[in-house]
Amino acid sequence: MSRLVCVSNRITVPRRAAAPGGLAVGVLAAMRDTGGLWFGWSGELEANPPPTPEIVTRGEITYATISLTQADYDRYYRGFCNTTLWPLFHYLTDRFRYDHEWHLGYRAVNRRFAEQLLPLLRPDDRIWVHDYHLIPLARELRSLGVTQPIGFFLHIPFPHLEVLRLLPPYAELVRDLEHYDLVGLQTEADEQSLRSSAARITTGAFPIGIDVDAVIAEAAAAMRTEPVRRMITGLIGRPLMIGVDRLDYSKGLVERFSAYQRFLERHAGRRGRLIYLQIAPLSRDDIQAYAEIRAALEQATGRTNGRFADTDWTPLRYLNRNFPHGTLMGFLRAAQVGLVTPLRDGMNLVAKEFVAAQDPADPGALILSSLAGAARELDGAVIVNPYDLRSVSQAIEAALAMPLDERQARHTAMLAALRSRDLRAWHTGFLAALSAAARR
Ligand code: ADQ
Repeated sequence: MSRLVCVSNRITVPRRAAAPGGLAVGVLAAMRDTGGLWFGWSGELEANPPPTPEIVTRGEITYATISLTQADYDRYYRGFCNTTLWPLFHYLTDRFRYDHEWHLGYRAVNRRFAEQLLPLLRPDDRIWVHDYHLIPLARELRSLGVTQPIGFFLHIPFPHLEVLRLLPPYAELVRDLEHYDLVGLQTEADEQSLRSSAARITTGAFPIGIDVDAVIAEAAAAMRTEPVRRMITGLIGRPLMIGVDRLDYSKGLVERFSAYQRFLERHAGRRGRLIYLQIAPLSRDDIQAYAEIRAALEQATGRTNGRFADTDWTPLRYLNRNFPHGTLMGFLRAAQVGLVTPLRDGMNLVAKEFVAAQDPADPGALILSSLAGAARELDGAVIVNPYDLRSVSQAIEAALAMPLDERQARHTAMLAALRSRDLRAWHTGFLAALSAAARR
């Protein structure tokens, strides 16, 4: 069978500190299945990056990493990727900024990715490019003579043309996508948005899923571990509501904290009884907008705890830490309520992990934003509009009060949905469609 070559901005070499994120989990699952080459940025900055990638092989997977300069990082990564494309594609247009220099940096880094990948390619490779950082990569590879099948998967939403048009070089970005044999999106809604800009591209919806049995096993095993037991002991029998998100404005944390404050105002009977644990590891914190949201969340935590805490109860526990994945799954299992309220999200794997982590005999209830891709599959969740603080506050009460038989029925339905579109279905489905598209 042909070799799989995955390309993503950052790559996760084993035993190096890995940033949490759904993309890495998905790529690794695909690579573990077939073996192959994973190419991307090491996360290192160097004044004079070496002209050839650093190669490490672990088992069936070969990792090839390149480094970037500080100027690349500022223009390509912080600038165009995360201050232009990220907010725009999440429809958060008030955070969108554009600078022509950033765009030049974006194109230059994509060109360099192509040049350094080229000597590593073999004639029978299939190339799978991931996410918004690398939209022009296929065009660059084609211009260097690459004829192998190249597919692209966008992990974040794709905006409708009327939003995309805010981007000065939007037409160029759409033309870049035409160089792929297949463009995969998380949902059919994203696929329709892309088709509003580009009718000629071969597209497909491939919702990313989780390895359901692995999460079930991880969550059950974690209940016997020290960190999860200590967390549960600290609840002293009180119900737990949990949120787990990268600290990113798209995750709706500021709005979520306001909704929780409203909930405590309106439901005096729940004060002293419910504990809300929010785990939010820092990400991209050298970008102004991320520093601002971090400060806003610290203030909101102080306000809520200052106003409502008692000598033996803190209503909101807010942690900026990373945890091993298994420990997180244990925390999710221990929770009665999962709160996942992004303002916009390509999919959101935490919502799916929350469902799989539950004890089927006494499952917790999931509150999920209608603006997350996951809401299109998980209709057994309590669906909310994250901007509507009143409805989120009401959903928290409804989740806490939900009878066991209703929680079980919703959990069973959602678990079946997870199984029908799991992580393996995602990568095998995409790769099969890529082969078919390339044959045409
Ligand atoms: P992300 O925005 O990173 O992913 P998400 O889908 O929720 O968001 O994935 C996060 C992953 O990281 C989950 O597996 C979660 O368990 C893990 N994680 C989160 N916090 C952690 C912590 N403190 N310690 C350890 N692990 C942690 C992007 C898109 C999403 C899309 C994914 C996959 O924004 O919409 O679902 O890619 O395509």
